[in-house]
Amino acid sequence: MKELDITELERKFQEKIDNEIRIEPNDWMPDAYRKTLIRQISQHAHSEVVGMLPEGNWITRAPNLRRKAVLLAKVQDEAGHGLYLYSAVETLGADREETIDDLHTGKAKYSSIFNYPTLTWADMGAIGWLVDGAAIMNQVPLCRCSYGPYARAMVRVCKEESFHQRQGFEIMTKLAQGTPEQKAMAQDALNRFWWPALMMFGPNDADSPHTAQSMKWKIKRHTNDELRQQFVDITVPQAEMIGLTVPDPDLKWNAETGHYEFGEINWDEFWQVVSGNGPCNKDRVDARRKAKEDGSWVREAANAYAEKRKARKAS
Ligand code: FAQ
Repeated sequence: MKELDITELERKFQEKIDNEIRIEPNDWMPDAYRKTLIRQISQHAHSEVVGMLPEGNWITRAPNLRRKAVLLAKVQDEAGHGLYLYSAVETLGADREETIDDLHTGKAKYSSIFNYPTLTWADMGAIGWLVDGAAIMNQVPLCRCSYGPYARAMVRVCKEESFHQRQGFEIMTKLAQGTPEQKAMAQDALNRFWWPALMMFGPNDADSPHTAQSMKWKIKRHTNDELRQQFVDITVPQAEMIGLTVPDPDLKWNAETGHYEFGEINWDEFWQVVSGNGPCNKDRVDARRKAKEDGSWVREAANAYAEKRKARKAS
């Protein structure tokens, strides 16, 4: 295609985005837009699937039948989100198996938060409250993402994440109202998950290579720092309401701006975890690799069946 044609196509593409017209799989799109979406959506899918591991760790040890049923449903929801998102990636021409292999070889990222261990039952509360809470903050605007399949997938995902957030907050509330030991367990979980939850929103805007372009394309509707601030503003009063303390000595309400000011995130820790050196990175990727190997017989059987059907139809 001539260079002039591409410039014209790009102009029309951006015009559609500026006018809030969704981009659909068969529409023309710049290569870089497609690549950005494949990167973000596949990493999002990996996060949902890897995110099943820290909570899956507690299904057999949930304190009662109700808690076990709810946790099991939540973990199954995350699997469903992963499948939705892998399907959305396929609409961009990506190969699902290749994207999963990228996770297994360490080429593709997934959310830093899932590289932290879940040491006590209270961590199930902290994950639901803080991790799903942060996920909702980030994903509700993605329901208005310029790429149709991703935006539509996000609608259902967000509804389910809201239920997850509520169940996590309920666990924390009950523990905080419980015995001194239970309250201490809830506080300890908040202490360990608070800063990693803030890291979920990604690097500060000044250090985020993708934000400016993703905002122009309306893939992202808010910057990392804007969403992080919203999360802090909403979550701090929730902690206060249940009598827990946010582990940040620099946290203070600023009546003039109408926002909380908060301390500096440990960015060294963030980049260490993102680059594979967090407490559980190796375990998480090993577990996903093993799951793929253990499930290979299912894929082989499904393929053999599909081949047989094709042959029968052809004869
Ligand atoms: N962890 O320029 P930016 C969930 C990477 S789902 C790891 O700011 P971008 C559900 C980033 O990929 C949670 N890596 O990048 C659940 C990039 O590297 P790359 C996941 C991170 O894409 C709950 C580099 O740093 N949610 O929790 C992180 O514009 C409970 C530069 O960063 C989504 O994926 C991080 N925290 O903004 C499941 C939502 N932050 O790719 C189970 C969709 C940044 O160039 C239990 N994704 N990086 O190699 C997004 O909104 C965006 O991709 C951001 C990052 C905001 C995550």
